Amino acid sequence: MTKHEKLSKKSSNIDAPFHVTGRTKYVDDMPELQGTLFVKIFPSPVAHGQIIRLDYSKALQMPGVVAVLSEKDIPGENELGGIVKDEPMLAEQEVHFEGQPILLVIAETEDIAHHALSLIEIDIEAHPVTTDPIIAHQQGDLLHKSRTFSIGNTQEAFAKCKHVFEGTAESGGQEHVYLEPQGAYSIPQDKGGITIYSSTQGPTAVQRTVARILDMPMSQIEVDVNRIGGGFGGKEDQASPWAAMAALATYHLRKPVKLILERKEDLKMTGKRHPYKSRYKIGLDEDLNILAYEATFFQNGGAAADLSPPVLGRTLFHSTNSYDIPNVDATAHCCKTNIVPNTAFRGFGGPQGMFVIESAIHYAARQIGVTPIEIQAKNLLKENAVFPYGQIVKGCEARQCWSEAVEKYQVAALQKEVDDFNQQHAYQKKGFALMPVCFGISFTNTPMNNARALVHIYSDGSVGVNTGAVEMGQGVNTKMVQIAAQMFGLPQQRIQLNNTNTTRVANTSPSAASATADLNGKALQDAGRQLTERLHDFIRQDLNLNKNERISFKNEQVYVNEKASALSWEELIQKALAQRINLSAKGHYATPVIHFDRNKEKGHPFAYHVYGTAILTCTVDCIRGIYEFDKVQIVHDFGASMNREIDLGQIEGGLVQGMGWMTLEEIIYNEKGLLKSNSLATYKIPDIYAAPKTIDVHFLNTDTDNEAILKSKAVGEPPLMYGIGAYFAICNAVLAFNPKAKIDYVAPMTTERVLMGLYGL
Ligand code: LUZ
Ligand code: MOS
Repeated sequence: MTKHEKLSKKSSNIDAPFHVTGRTKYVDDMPELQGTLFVKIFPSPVAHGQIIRLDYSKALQMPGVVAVLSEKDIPGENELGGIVKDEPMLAEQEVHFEGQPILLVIAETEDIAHHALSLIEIDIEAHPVTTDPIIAHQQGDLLHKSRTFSIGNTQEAFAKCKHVFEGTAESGGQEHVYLEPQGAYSIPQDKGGITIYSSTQGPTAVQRTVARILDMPMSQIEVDVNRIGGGFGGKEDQASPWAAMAALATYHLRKPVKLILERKEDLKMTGKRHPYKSRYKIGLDEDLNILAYEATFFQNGGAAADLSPPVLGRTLFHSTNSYDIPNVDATAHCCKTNIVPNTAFRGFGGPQGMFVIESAIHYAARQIGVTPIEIQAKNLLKENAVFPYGQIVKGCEARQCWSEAVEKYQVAALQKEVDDFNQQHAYQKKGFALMPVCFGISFTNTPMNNARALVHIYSDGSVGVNTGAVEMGQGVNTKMVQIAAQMFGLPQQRIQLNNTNTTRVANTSPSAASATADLNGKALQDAGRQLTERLHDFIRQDLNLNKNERISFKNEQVYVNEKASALSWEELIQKALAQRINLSAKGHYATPVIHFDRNKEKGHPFAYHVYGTAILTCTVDCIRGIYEFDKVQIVHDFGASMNREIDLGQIEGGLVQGMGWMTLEEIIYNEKGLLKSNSLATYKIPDIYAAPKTIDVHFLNTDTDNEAILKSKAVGEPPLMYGIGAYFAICNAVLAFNPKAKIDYVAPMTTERVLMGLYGL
C-alpha cells in the first residue's frame, strides 16, 4: 500500500518477528499463578446522582465470589487525581459519570465475578447532567483555572486589518482503541510488598497511585512492564486505577489478582481525547498576512481533572500551529461535565488547537475569495519569529517542508487535475488540502523532562539495558538497542533490553510527549559514556597507551587509532572484571535549556520543534456522501532518522489515526450523559479501506543541532495532525459540488455531515 523511499538504515523493529508470530506477551497472556483471583467492576449506571441504596449481599453469597470491596475498604486515600485531587477511585455517595467504578467483585473466575455483578442492587437519585463544556463554563463548573497566552496587541492589530472574521469550530472526542485493553496483574511478595504487572505508559504513576491507595511506601510497590499493546496516551495516567484495584484485592486477600477490562468496559470506563468547542476571530491585511488572532477554547474535561490541565496548556501552545502571528490572545477553559474524565491522546490537546486556526484560515479564505493555501503559505513560521509563549523560532523548517511538498508533489498540477476532474464529473468531486504542522517536543511541565538508565556489562561481554521507556509498539526498544549497540561496537544480538521496572529505574516520567526515545536514549548514552570512559582508562593502562591515542569499540574488538588491536571485547571485559572495575552504570538525563514561567505564560518550554507538510486528496461521492482518500503526500522533518522503518510506521499510523478522528470516529453521549457509541460496531475506526490508497512520505533530512537523540527527531505525535487536512480536503470537494454549502467546522466530517453540506440540509 505504501510507496516510500528506500529504507537505507537496515535495522528493522526487533519486536516484529514476535508480533507476527503471536509470541509477544501482554498482561493477559501471562501464565496465571495458582490461586489467582479475578476482579470485575460494578460501575455507575447513570451519569450523575446520589447513591441511596447499595446492596451486594446476594453477590457476596454467590459460590466462587470471595469478596466485594467498596471505598470503605481502601486503607489509604481514595484518590486517583495526579494533578488535582478530585477523583475517588471507588465512588462514595455521589457518582459523576456513567461507568464510574463503585464496587469491586473478586471471584475465583472471571465468569463468576461477571455474573455476580448482576446480583448487585443499587438505587440512585438522579441529578442534572451536563455534557456540554460551554454550559458547564456558564455554570462555573471548571476543573482548573483558565489560562491565557498573549503576544502583541490584538486590539490595535484588528483595527489595522482589512479583513476580520469571527466564527466557531468544534472537534469531537476520540477513543484510543489500543489493541490491548487496560489491565493489571498484582502479586503479593513474601517481604510484604506487591509486584504489579501493568499495561501502562507510566510505571511510576501506577506505583505512586497504588502506594497512595494502599497507604504503603512506594518502595514496597514494584511495577513491571514487559510491553503494552498500544497506549496512544490512554495509558499515560489512566492505567493506574485498574492496577490499584487489583492491588487493593491483593492487599486484603494476599492472593494474586488479575483485572483485565473487556473492550466494552474499557470503552465506557476510560477517558478519551477531549472534545472541544471553540470561538475564533482572525484578522488579515490586504496582502493576506494574519495580523491578529483570538481564540477561546472550551475543553470538555469530563467529571474529574485527570490530565486535562496540561492538555489544555498544549492547546494554547499549538493554537497558532505553524504560523507566525504577531498578535494573539488565546484563552482556554477546563470545563467539568458528567462524562468520563478525558485524558491524554496523541497530540495532547495540540490537534484541537490546530483545528481551530485551520478552520479560521479556511473560513477567511472563502470569504475573501482566495484559496486557504495562499493564506497558509503566506503566514508560515520563519526563523527568529516568536511563538505566543515567548520561545524564539530556531531551526525552523516550516517553509522548507512546505515548499518541498509544493514542488515535489506538484501542487499546481494537482490543482489543475482536481479542477479538470470536477468539470468532467457532476456527481463526484475531488478536493485537496495542505496541512502544515509544527509540534513542540518536551513535556510542557519542565520538571518531567528527565530520565534514567541502568546498564550492566556481564562477564561474557553481553549487555543488559534498563530504561524508563515503555515499548507500546512505537519501536523504542529497537531504538534503545541501536544506541547501546553503537556505543559499545557490538552487534544488536549482544544487547538485552529488559522490562521496564520501577526497582531498576525509578521516578520515571511516562512514555509520552513523543519524548521517550530522546529522554531515555540520552540517559542511556550517559551510562554508556561512564562505562566506556572506565574501559578506556583501563585499556590505556593495560596496553600502555598515552592520552592522545584514540580508543574505540567496533565489531566486538578494541580499536586503537582506528586500527583493530589484538584485544577483543570479551577479553577486555574479563580483564576489567579481574581488575575489579565497576561494569554497571546508572545514566541520567535532564533536558537542558528548557524553562517556563507559569505566571507570565512565557519561556522556552520545548527542546525543539518538529515540522512537516501534508497534502491530502479525496474524492467525494455526491449522491451518497461517502468519500475516499486518493493519496496523502508528506514532507516530514525527521532530522537524521535513526530508524527509517520505525519512523515511517509512526508517520503512517499517526496520519491515519488523525484522519479517523477528523472523519469517521464519532463519540456520542445522549442527553442523559450515556455513551451511545459504546462498542466497535457503533464507533468506527479507520481500517485498510478507509486508509488513503497511497501514502507517500518524503524524508526531509536535516542535520541542525537539536536536542534530539542522535539528531533523530521525535516522531510519535506530530504526524497525527496531518490528519486534520482530511477535514478540509472533504470541505473543498463539497464546495466544488455546492459552492454555497454551509460549512460549520464541526468535526468529524462523517458521511452524514458531508450529505448535509452537499445538499445544504
Ligand atoms: N504528557 C504530559 C504529554 O504530561 N505533558 C505533555 O506535555 C505531553 N505532551 C504530549 C503528550 N503527553
Ligand atoms: Mo501521550 S498523548 O504522548 O501519552
